[in-house]
Amino acid sequence: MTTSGGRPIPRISLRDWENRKNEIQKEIMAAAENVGFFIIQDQESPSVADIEEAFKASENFFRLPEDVKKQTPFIREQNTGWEMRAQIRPSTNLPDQKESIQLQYHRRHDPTWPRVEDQIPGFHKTISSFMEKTQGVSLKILSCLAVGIGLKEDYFARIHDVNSDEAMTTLRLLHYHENETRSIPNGHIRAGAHTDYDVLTLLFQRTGEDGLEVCPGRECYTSFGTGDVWTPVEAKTGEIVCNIGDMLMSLSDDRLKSLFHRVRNPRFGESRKARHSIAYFNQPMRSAIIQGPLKKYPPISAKDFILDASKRNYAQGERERQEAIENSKFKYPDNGQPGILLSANA
Ligand SMILES: O=C(O)CCC(=O)C(=O)O
Ligand SMILES: [Fe+2]
Repeated sequence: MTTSGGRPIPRISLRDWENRKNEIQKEIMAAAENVGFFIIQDQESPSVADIEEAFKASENFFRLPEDVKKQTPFIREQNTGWEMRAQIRPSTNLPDQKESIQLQYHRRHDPTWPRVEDQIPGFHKTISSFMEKTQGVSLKILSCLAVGIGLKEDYFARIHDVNSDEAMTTLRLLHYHENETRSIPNGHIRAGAHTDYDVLTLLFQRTGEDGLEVCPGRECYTSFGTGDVWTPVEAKTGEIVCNIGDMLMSLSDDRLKSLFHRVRNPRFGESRKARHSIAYFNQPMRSAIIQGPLKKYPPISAKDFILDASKRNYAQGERERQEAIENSKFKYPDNGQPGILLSANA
């Protein structure tokens, strides 16, 4: 257990999984129930080397010229593709200061994956193999949570078939730009406070690239309301930060909490270099029915759950956002691209 600035974020070792499964199950369940965020260590796979390789591929992707990255644009309906300073959270009403690309395993041979083999040899292989490994460890953690909330051990494995055309699980490579030469416009933040609306997120960070913070204070999955106590989640290469998403909060009849989190800007005197992170959002297949054993909420398909969540979570519709950008006189200082400055209530 580490107390890095207030609230303890439990650390759980997966060492000797086969023999210690029951013990690990209890630790994971206690962390999920009492905190909502926990850190997994000592997993066999993905190894530290696998994680470092995935980060290298990610850095190489984000280094590509914008017109190459634009060839794989963000498609909201599919939750795939590249976007830059485009995601607006209701907590800020301003675009997050980051770029990201979202990829789904079952679409790995379609145009939603960038064709960059010439520029980044091995990109496709590195990322798809990283997804397979992250899927493997996700299912171990999810089996512990399933047992803990009274579902069958393989419940999540059955509804998270990443090879199915119905799959929604998504890997997100993220890049928060350096702030040594590029300042963050007033009121903006690297990633505004939000909850994830999947079942379980696995997040990979790199030592020295801190900024992730978590905040308690959610009673039911439909409520907003962030408190003002933010706990840093220190970045360490090799570890996996896990957080409960809204779907698991609902599936557990609000027993497990999906917590608000954000990525804050570097403070005076801190490193202003870029931050890279990799998130793996475990989301059930579209037709899976989301309802907890106590039936606190009516049954809903995973597809509709996500649609509802995205309505709640996006400050504006896509059209309104585009109009706001087009009508704005604000231009980002580093590339002269238009952006929006609405209010600064972060
Ligand atoms: O980059 C991070 O550390 C957080 C990313 C995140 O929370 C998200 O994409 O949902
Ligand atoms: Fe998140």
